[in-house]
Amino acid sequence: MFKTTSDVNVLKEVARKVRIDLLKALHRAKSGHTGGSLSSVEIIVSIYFSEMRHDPGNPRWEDRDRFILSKGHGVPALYSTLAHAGYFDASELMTLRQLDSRLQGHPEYDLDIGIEASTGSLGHGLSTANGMALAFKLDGRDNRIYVLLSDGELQEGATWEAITSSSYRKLDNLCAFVDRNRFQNDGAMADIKDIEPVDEKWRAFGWEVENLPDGHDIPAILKTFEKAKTVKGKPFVVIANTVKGKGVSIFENQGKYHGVAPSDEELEIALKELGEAA
Ligand SMILES: Cc1ncc(C[n+]2csc(CCOP(=O)(O)OP(=O)(O)O)c2C)c(N)n1
Repeated sequence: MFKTTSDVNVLKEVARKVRIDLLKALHRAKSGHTGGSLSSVEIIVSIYFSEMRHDPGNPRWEDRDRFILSKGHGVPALYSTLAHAGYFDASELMTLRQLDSRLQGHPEYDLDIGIEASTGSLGHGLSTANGMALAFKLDGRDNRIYVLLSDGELQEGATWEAITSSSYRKLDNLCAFVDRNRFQNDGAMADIKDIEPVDEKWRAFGWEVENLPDGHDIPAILKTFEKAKTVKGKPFVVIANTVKGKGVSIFENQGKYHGVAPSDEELEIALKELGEAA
């Protein structure tokens, strides 16, 4: 079983390395989603390195918890985390988006590398997570399900259908995170189709809601895991306020880096800022 840690310095260092490697992979691929990968790093790293029951050496282990990346385009952050957790060698990250690579631009179900569900067509991950959570309940198992949605997915009707199902089915083994980076494909959500008040909407749909003012604050993320486990009879969601492009000044809150990989010069700047020579 993976040995989790609550040592914040260890988790911060993993997050730094995960950022470096996902940026190198995107740079090599010359395409992919930079901003929305960087905004999710602390959430995904905390889930895998501090919270989930899983075993990279035995990815089919029945007792494992599950993580579903509903915002599938952010998968470079997940691949990098999985590699650092030991699911596969980090050198494979450099095959991102290549023909025949296991690491496609959107995740494809492959337990060998720790991918629990194919995602990328936005708006479906929570339904997948609901099904898993319900199955575990019906089987009397204590596995937990973690799912990461984007805020853009909250503009989709299918997501709200899933949100009503989770509470109707009392899925208290389900913990969702919303990567609330306030950007979508073509710019700021507030300029395109605002979704506020996000927390009140989830609450009205029967969820226990936690607002996380800083979704990059690892100790605060760890506290939400603890709280989630105390809530009985309903699902739990964390609205994590994040920064699109987090960690690299030239990418932060810059809508144009949604689906653009770092150039040579940009990678050099990024690696320098992240404390790694190019
Ligand atoms: C059903 C569907 N429609 C459109 C797209 C194309 N697409 C990719 S990312 C994205 C939106 C990006 O914004 P958000 O979902 O908030 O992601 P983040 O800002 O976290 O990267 C869209 C529309 C898609 N992947 N799936």
